[in-house]
Amino acid sequence: MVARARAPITTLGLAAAAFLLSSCSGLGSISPIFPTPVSPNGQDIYNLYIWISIPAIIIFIGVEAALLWVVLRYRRSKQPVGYVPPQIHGHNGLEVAWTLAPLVVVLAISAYSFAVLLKDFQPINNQQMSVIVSGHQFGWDYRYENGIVVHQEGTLAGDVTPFVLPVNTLVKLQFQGTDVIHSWWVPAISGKTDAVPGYDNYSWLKISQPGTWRGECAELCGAGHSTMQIIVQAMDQTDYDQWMQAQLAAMNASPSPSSSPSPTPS
Ligand SMILES: [Cu+2]
Repeated sequence: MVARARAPITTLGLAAAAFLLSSCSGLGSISPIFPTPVSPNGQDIYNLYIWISIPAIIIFIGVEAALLWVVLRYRRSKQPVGYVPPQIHGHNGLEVAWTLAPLVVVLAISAYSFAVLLKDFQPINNQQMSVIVSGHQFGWDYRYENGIVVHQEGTLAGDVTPFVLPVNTLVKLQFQGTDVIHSWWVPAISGKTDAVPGYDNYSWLKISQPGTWRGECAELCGAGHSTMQIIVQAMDQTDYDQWMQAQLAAMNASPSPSSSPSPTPS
């Protein structure tokens, strides 16, 4: 009897463990469970996640415990033959309560989520720098205000060119798409922001410490979707300035075809 009861519990446990492990070991090694936030909007989304998840887990455990208690306490073998439990159909108080309670929970979740969305996905105007993030099949381009563009072409290996930023700097991000819809997502930094052809979306970030964080395209965008890895690298201001000087020097050393002199007509 005990062995028969354990089998489904073991199966459930193994299924849950398999799910958690499979979600942790995806390409790019992004943990979808508890990424440590390094930007205020990442922190806001983390808080939202916690404030929705913890009550949801408490409600889930409460409902399952009540269900189990009823199943065991009032099981058929413990009741007299022909027993019919009390009938509560049409109970106005209960009907109103179990309609209003979920409504309040869902409205609270949507109000809180909407407030976070409004705060974290707005075109800010007090930024210290701006970058245009453009998605294409299959990679990302980051255009800085001085004309430098970092090309982050997709690769299955995941070792893409990093998008480099200085720490403690409020950066406005403007998202564009050149072919189909992509979605820029670095869980520790911000929520998913769609890069849509013909329509600009906005977000921002302010990374609090030097380091490297991974993300990926979160919108199925074609055969190379899984190669659209993202690496964001935050540096101290002096390191960032040196990096930017190197980019400018490299750009000046190899001018683009459009800036070279036109060929002399023959
Ligand atoms: Cu994509």
